[in-house]
Amino acid sequence: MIKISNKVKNAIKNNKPVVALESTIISHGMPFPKNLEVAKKLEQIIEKNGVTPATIAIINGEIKVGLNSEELEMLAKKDFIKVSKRDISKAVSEKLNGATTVSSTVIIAAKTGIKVFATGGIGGVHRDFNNFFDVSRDLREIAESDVCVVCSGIKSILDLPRTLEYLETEGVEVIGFKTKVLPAFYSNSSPYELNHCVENYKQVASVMYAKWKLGIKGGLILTNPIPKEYSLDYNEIERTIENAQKNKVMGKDVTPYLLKKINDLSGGKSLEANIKLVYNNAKVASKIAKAYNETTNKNL
Ligand code: PSU
Ligand code: MN
Repeated sequence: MIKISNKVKNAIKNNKPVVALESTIISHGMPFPKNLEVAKKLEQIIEKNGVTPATIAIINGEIKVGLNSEELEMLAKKDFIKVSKRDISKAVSEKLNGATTVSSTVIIAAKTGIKVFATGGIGGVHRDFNNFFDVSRDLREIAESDVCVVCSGIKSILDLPRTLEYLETEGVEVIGFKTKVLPAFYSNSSPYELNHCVENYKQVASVMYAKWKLGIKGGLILTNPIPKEYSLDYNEIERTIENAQKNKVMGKDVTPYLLKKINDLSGGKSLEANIKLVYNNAKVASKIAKAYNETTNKNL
């Protein structure tokens, strides 16, 4: 049921590195036409680094790994439903267009054999957890899929310390890329210390290799801070987030609603930061995919 594009199929067959990309960030996380520009640029960055990009989405009920330019355009322009793990079978059986979140993208990437995935920020434990019990499926799915998720941390609209606790319970390692503290999505640091920090791509590849060679199932998270020159002030964006939280939205609409509200309140600054950090994550993910490829080939 999974349709892999020829480019991605060839790369996998020839043991060449591939980086997966999600589609919710394009369809629900950014407005048109900026989202189309970002979708294309992300693929270009990965290609420029000698790696094959695989944007994942559901088109007319078909799960696609690797989109052509027409499909990318559709994703950016048309109304796609937000598909987390829960919604995959509905989208397929009802032949819907669906944008995959982190949770559904890692499932599909893992099934396809793609080991590295780049996104902006992952979902997590929501700040009003006590009232709504809202925990993103992203966390459990990363815990269960053998994929390295390259992101700029947990989206800062969430409860960062509780999300870290949850990930520890699930056995998901959260690694800082050249940082000892958890990056806070729009800003390059937060008050929360990380357990493990690495300085280069090879180290990440060796953690991935050790984990999976030992048969320890599940994914890991590499947190790559937004570049300093684009980083927003932690306290300032924190105040904006607190203002944006005053709403009555529930369920899967919460995240798109908050991202948009924060963008309005920040006068467009948060969207710009979001774009810059995701470009940087695509670059770092490409280098990790290459390093992992070299590590596994050497140890064959
Ligand atoms: N990061 C972004 N923009 C987004 C998202 C993440 O920069 O739009 C999306 C991802 O697809 C993530 C989802 O998996 O938000 C989490 O949604 P929820 O909180 O409903 O699980
Ligand atoms: Mn939720």
